Amino acid sequence: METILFILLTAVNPYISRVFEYRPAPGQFINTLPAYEEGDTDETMAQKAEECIADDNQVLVSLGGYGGYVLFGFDHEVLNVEGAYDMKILGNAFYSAQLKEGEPMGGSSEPGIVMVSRDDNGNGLPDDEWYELAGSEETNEQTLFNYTITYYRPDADTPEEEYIRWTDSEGQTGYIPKNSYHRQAYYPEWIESDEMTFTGTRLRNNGIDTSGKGTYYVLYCFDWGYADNHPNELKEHPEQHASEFDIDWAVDKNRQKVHLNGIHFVKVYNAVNQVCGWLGETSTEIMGAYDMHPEAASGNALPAISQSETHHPRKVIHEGRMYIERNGTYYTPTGMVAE
Ligand SMILES: [Ca+2]
Ligand SMILES: [Ca+2]
Ligand SMILES: [Ca+2]
Repeated sequence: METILFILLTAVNPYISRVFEYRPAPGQFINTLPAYEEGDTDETMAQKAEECIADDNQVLVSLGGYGGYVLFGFDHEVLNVEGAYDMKILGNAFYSAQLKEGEPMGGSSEPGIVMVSRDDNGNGLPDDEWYELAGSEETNEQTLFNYTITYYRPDADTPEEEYIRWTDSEGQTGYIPKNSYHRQAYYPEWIESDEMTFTGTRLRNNGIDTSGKGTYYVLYCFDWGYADNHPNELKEHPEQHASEFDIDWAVDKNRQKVHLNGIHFVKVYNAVNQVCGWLGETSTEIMGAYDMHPEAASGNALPAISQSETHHPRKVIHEGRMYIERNGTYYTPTGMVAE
């Protein structure tokens, strides 16, 4: 009996276990990724987002325009292992096949800012202090901090080219146009308010019309520290860890570095306010995340994960028991190598 209890207490799920909030900004994939149905609420849409990105489900969730976010959590504390990346976030970024040798990396890069929080009051809810993981653009002069945007719900006679109007803290006004590919409502249908406001760090625009005539856009990658910014797997570039995150990058509200021993909650929001012609607005997508060293959280010593390891740890159920498979080796939840 003691053994059974011990296993139950120490088993951790390396993947997202819960989505607490899904609050996208308006966009061309909103109300479809995931699909809105009449009667849906904040709670049911968060549940739908959870079904997409929890465990190893890997279904895309769109965050819409700048500021739109998803807030998720793990069933354990993702520990900040010294000298190691701690968490991987999966998106759908890819490199353009037309890039030439030596060119900056780019293709479809729709960077999202990652924030983290620890359940300091122990109530299992994300109501504690938040910290941003500061990426490569922290010192870029074009990065805006405390940027605020408000989107307005369109009405039936709003012209499609001025479909979703926004105003921002820079004194600018613009629009997310409705395009011919996506004909559904772009404003989240379950939101009752006619305005949605988001505040955060805004990165410079990264999309360039390389054709010069609006037919081909390259969205260039930032170096590191953002979700949906580089591909999930980089087989030709094993030295790249661009979709992996180190809790050591955390900064507080005053952009001062803080040391966190671990985190329970993560918020990812779209970091750019950009429309690229026929491609439409740039919007971060997320399809999952995982703790890169779940064995550390169970207090057991597995072999250290090398920083070049890009293999996806996965949960396997065999004859009613859970194992974590990593690089072909199966571990029990208590960290023992299984036969
Ligand atoms: Ca770390
Ligand atoms: Ca809490
Ligand atoms: Ca994307």
